[in-house]
Amino acid sequence: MASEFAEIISSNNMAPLWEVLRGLTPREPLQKVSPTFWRSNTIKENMKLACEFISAEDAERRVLVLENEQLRGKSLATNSLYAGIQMILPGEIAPSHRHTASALRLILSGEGGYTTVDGDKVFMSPGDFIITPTGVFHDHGAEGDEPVMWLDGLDVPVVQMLNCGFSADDPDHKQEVKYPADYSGTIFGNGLRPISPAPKRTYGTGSIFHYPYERTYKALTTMKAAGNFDPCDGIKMTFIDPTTGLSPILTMSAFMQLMPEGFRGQTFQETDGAVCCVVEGSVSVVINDEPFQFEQHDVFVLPSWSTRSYESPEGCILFSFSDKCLQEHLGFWQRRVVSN
Ligand code: 1HN
Repeated sequence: MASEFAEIISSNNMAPLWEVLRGLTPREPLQKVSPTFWRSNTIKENMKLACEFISAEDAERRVLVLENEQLRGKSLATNSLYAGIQMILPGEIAPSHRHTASALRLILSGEGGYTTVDGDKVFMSPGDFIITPTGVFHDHGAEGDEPVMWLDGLDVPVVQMLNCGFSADDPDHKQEVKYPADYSGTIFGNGLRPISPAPKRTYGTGSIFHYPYERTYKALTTMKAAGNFDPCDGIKMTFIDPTTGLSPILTMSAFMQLMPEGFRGQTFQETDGAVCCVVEGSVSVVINDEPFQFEQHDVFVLPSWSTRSYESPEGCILFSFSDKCLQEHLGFWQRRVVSN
């Protein structure tokens, strides 16, 4: 009888909710991804192979996708975040294109790299945070004599879930630069906002898209000098669009965090999973009771709602990105301190 019932409803494209209800609404977030990590040396060695294998132009983007062990073959670092490592060799160009997914970047190494976003060109240095908002043309290149490598984060999984994505190649392989040097940073990054004439920019939330490390570092170390630390995070700052106070990409938040020498943080949980990268120093992280040690330019995943605690004898600057702002906007985000 029961199987007859199951077959009948199944043949009509229906299913009994009571068999899947708890799976649809778990008591708390499930540990669906693992704290997968990629060592800096492994990244560099594999990127060297990729550089021998393909040019940036042939690849369109020479990127090694960082796949979570639990989500292989899906181009996913977590359920909601794409992550990858990109490299451009001197003289190469990653041709101009646009897509619905937004991108953020943390520059890891190399001087002379540039990105042009909607006709606005900026040069990138290690530690810089850069964004490409939704739907605007962007191309990259390396005009110095060093390879340039960075960490990419995209909201591809969100765009895929909503199935709302478009993409196009730019007939101009390399965009013409339409603005004076550091246009957006100067217009929007100095506590001012143009009124008349209204800025022509139409993209994303639309103001600055380059956050030089020098300034981020100074903000963190100035807070450190004031001597106030969060018991879990040390000092953690988030990148904002100064015209809105919100994350410059509304699907992804990005953070730069400083742990002072000798920091021992409390154990806590947050509902946003994150991709983290050590910018300077080193950090020990206990994730779901498992200890890890990370050095400069190691990349690791912090699964959503995993218990985590940081310890840093020598001090650390840690970059991370997550879907926190999206969760906050939807009223979902939660944090819980587990222990002292
Ligand atoms: C992309 O356009 C870039 O522009 C990097 O540098 C990574 C991953 C998936 C889809 C598009 C880039 C990307 C990407």
